Amino acid sequence: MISRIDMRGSLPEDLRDVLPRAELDVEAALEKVRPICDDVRHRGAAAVRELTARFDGVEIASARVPAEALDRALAELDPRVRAALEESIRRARLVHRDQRRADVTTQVVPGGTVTERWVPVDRVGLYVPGGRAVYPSSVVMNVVPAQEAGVGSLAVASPAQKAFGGLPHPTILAACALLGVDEVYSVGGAQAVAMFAYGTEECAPVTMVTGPGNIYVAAAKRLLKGLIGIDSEAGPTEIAILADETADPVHVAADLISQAEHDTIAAAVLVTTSPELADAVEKELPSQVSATKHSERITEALSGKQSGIVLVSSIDDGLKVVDAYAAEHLEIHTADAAAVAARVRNAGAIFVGTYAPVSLGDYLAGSNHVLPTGGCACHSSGLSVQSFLRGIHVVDYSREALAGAAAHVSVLADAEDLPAHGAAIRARFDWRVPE
Ligand code: HSO
Ligand code: ZN
Repeated sequence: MISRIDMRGSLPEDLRDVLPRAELDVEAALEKVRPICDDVRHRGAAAVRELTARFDGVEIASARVPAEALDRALAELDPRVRAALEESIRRARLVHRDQRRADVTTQVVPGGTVTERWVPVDRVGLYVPGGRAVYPSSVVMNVVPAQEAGVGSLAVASPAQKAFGGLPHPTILAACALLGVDEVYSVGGAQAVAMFAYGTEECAPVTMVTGPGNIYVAAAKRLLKGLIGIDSEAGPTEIAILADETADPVHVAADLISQAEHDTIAAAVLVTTSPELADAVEKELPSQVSATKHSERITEALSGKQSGIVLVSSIDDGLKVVDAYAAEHLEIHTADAAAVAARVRNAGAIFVGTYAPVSLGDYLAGSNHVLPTGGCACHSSGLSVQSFLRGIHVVDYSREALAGAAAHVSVLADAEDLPAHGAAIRARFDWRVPE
């Protein structure tokens, strides 16, 4: 069901080339998405409605979800789901509130300061997938950091569902209501990103779009980036597990399966020093997979070329492998897992030891589950309060402080053949560089 790569002995030169990984051709989707975005740009709400009819098979009179539909969804929400969502929101708020940064003022010279002032973006559009993936938890993971960052205006878009009369899934609506978000649109795919970016008669344009989505959502984000800010393009989910002989194969198999459950192209990779553990996990997988609801999808994900078991000869080598892979989620199942985790450099989120599985992070750890995929964890972070803030440098110098910098500025400006730069300073001192 799952392939094996033996890297005992020496590690290959370029690890990234040999590790299992899904290929997502966002470039190819760009051509499909461009006319959709243009249509929304030129025809606004009418285009959004027509595209919804074409792609989601449902006629909507308006994309804006009425307030009564949000109230109704919350009133009809299963009380157990409500309690779980409330606890998820509470824990996420605790973590994200602590991420808020204070403005920092640095005195560079007497009378000369630079302050970094953190200012939230004005208006954010949050995309929440629908269809097979109905993720009210993603509403929490997008909305909480934006709110904690102080974003004043928040709108959510999620695909119109035929089964719910053209509204998004009721649990999505209920999650919005619980979080106090009252601006919700039943729009999905590239047209949702375009609606947010260009604005329509129904939806004011936003400054930033965040949230996971399918390849068309990713392509639209790539196309409209610049006009709007984006978080990341979010590809299929990945789990990597670094384990030694102390790991429990039942837990390891269950966690690989848990993320394979998302998608036939989800990736599950076990990196281990123990051939015995590899054997035991391989033995464990079929029985756990056949006992679970989405066994077909999971089997396809686990047997795909993006999943596999990698054998290494030491934890040091294992760390090199997981760093090269830069997984969205990395679990550490080793003796002294915390010490091993502390040595990891590339991962979207790290889960330490047996009692911190990825599914905890997906819903209730307090951490964010919108994380960099496809190896992007080597340069990017998951969604956080920081994602919604801009650090503005505020430069404040007195006459004396500027005088002290004038000569150096003039010299550097001349060295760059930009003499008017130096002149702009000298103009303040009767055109003489102060001594
Ligand atoms: N593991 C997904 C998030 C998620 N899981 C939502 C369940 N619901 C990507 O981090
Ligand atoms: Zn998940």
